[in-house]
Amino acid sequence: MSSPINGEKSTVEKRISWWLEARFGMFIHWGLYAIPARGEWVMYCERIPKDEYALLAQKFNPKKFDADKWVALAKQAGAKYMVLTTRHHDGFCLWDSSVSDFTSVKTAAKRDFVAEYVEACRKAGMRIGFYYSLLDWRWPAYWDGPEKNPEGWKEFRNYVHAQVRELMTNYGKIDILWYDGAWPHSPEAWGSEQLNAMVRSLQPEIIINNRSGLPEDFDTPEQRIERSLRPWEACMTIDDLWWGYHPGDPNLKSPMQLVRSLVKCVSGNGNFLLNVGPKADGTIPPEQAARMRAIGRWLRRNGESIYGAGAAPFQQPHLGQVTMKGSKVYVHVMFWPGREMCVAGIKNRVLKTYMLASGKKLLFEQKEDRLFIRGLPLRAPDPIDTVVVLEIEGEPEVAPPSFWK
Ligand code: JFZ
Repeated sequence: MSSPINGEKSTVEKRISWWLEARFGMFIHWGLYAIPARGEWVMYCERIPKDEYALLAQKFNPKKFDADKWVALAKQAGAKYMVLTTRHHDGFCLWDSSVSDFTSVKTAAKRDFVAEYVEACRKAGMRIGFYYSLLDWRWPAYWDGPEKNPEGWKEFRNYVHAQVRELMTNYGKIDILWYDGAWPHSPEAWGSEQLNAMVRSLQPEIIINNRSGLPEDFDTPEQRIERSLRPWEACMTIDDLWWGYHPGDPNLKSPMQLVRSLVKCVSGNGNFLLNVGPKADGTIPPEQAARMRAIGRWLRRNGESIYGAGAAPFQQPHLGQVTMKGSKVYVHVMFWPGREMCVAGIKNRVLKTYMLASGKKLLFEQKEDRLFIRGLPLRAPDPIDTVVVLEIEGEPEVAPPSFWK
């Protein structure tokens, strides 16, 4: 990514460097769908007629909504950025859009939730992301497409471009634009080139994901951890399937699963965007908040191995994951071996080993490409992930295996 001439950081690298450092964000899916509380696709899945669904807006008046509390939870979780659904596929806008009457300002709530969210983030020094769905199920032209309904499509596309312009103009500096919902139409049909050129002219430092149909700045594997050579971020629900509030989806991932997903992302040079789905009253379900706080407790002890860290060449599948930052190799031990641990394949001289959380120095012996760490407790100090630090000399070098010789 650096320019070939003098190693200077490229424009892309400059604008995405904070995000690569951040590693962990909180996703928020919130809107009218929180009222029926059967997930954000309820309008589509239950084929709720547009006018019947629109009645929900007259009931959406979340007196308990408090953006400062959302941001405080993200901070407690150790998230460094947030991404809020400004408009999902159902078309309901959480801001004061001039090209739609279906907004939280023009209906019961009479509030610009995007404005409140942005203010709360800014107050807390939290980086600000907007999710925006290109598709809007309420528009017949979306279903017809540009070929079948060129005039209707043109009007629909102008509506979409106008809304993105509003979001990029009316709320100050925005850090992330997280598009969604381009399918099944092409970036040419959406006018994504022009749209993103406009976005970047209004927000020169913004980073844009790959879901306008163009690659832009980062990839977005969904519900799976799939590394790529480009910057990437895995987004995941905290429960089995639904992004919007759905108490009928009770299978929330455990703190262990969630921390280990974050670690696995970082061990592949990726970010992790974990979703919460607030209730219709604006509060985040306590069981979801508890998991976010559990991640934060782990990060307060071990964040050095995550923030600004990335992949290491020394994979240790028998122990867990490995991340690296400068001359420090972080072995994330998820399969605790007992009182002695063997870390294999490091050619570098190891200068020091210690427990990250406690700082406790560890005894070690290096025998060619095998590093033995001894005097460990019988049980894992942190069953979620105990991080052992190896400080190495020089650039990391993998020792090719030779155990069969
Ligand atoms: C989309 C949305 O439909 C969903 O509600 C949520 O907002 C998620 C973050 O993004 O989900 C997708 C998007 C793309 C695919 C599948 C689900 N896909 O390409 O298979």
